[in-house]
Amino acid sequence: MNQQWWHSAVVYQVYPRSFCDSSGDGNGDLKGVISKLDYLEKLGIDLIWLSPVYLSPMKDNGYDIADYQAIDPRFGDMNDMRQLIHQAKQRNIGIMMDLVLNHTSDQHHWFKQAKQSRDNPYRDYYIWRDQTNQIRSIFSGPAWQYDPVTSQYYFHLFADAQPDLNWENPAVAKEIHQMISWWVEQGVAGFRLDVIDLIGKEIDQGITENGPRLHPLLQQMHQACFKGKKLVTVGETWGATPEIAKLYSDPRREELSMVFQFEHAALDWHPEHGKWQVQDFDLIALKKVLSKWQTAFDGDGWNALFWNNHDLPRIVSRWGNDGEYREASAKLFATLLHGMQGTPYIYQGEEIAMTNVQFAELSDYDDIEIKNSYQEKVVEQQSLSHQQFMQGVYQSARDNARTPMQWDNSDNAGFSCGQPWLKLNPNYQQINVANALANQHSVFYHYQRLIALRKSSKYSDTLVYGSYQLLLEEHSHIFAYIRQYKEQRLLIVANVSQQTQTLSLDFKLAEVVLDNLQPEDESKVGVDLAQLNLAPYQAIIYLLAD
Ligand code: TEU
Repeated sequence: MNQQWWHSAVVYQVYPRSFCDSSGDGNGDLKGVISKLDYLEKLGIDLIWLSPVYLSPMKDNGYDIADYQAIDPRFGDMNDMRQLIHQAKQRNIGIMMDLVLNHTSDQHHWFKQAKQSRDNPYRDYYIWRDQTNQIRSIFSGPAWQYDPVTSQYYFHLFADAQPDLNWENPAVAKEIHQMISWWVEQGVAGFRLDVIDLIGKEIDQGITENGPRLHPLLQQMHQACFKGKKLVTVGETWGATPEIAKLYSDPRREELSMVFQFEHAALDWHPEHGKWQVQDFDLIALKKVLSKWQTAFDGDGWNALFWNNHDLPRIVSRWGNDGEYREASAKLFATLLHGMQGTPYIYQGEEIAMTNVQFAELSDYDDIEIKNSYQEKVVEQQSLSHQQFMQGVYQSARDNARTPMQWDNSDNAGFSCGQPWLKLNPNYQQINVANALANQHSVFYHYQRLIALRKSSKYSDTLVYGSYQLLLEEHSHIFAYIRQYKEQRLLIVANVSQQTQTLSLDFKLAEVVLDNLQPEDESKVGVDLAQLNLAPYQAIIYLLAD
């Protein structure tokens, strides 16, 4: 495999509105991010994926862009952006911008123009039809919005304030390429491409995802913007299978560095109600999915590894235990993920095991997806009761990930001295960065150790490039696998349950590399693998003897 710098990189996602507010207006901002760079450097990450900070009416928290080359005043200005790129670079941290290319805001000047008349030069930047078809918006309701001024419908796969761009029009591709190249000139290190699998659509055929024009469009983009540059790119692709993921990330095809696949992330969703009614956690199913992805590429592609992002509930609440075993289970999921092959992504707050939140009222929530789904499922279709829906919100809603970052136990968790745009999780008194930094055994330091192991230790090659083999496939509580590179073998074994598990493995042990329940200085104590007792949520990385 051709080695790339981003193979060994670790990425940290910042959701800027909720990260750190320097101005006191209740919204996080770029100066706030700059003020936390030392913290991120201490954690050891290489890249920051910055969720959108562009000019936006914030109908979908910046995923509705009104100007790709301007910073929203809530976040600061272009000077702050340059400062962030510069200050991060001084700490060897690169900035990945979030490119939302499937749609813009309806406040983008292209759309404002396009709406004016059917023969406006920008009309074909968007998708207009006299008749609608059956395609539905991902945010509920039909994907078509009638515009009375020109008596046609425009197409939107997300909110009606997010009209889809028409990628059939070469002028759109040209404008977007120029914009991306401009960001490259600003010194960014790469890009995350929002719902990129939706841009090759053929609407009249009812095809929205993985359309026939998708890969040619990405190859053009690569030629125009990425080729020959030291950049990393990751596509968000909800509909990817391993076969499809290879099309994007096989280096010979020159498209993207890697993609986020979501098979594991949607594993417990209900067939009809999706995320609003989740099913029981099934470790065997999770192991199958992740192992399939671990062994799918063999050099013809690369995995992006994640449990969390700004659209998903917190992993410690979802599949871990956010009560008695919060720290242990957070460290366990960290160990499992950082032990795998691929580029790990950490979502803000994950490194201190922030949890889901339960607000009493629907009006305490902000997310457009929650509001639209409530309208559809509870009010219109009445397929879920209010209580059932709230239960779904507590388990899966996106706002679980979006409550402000918990820095300390002062007012508003040190996030803002103003009124935060979204309420805090009241548990910030206990769960916060200041507490985590003061405790050598905190989840933070576990992440720091995992990152250090991957980046600069005698195990780095094995963690980054080693092959993957699942053990105990049918065990419903143990997740165990081997990573091997040349002669070196690491065993990662985790007890994903609240009971002690005893197992017998036929390996000779050389060393304990990292144990989530043992203080670092005692971690070299030998253990007999013939009779291995794992405490609740214990996760250990062993070096095996030859
Ligand atoms: O997410 C894509 C997306 O499809 C999600 O909305 C997902 O379907 C949902 O969370 C699952 O219930 C991306 C961004 O990450 C998200 O924040 C944006 O809202 C969306 O695109 C539109 O840009």
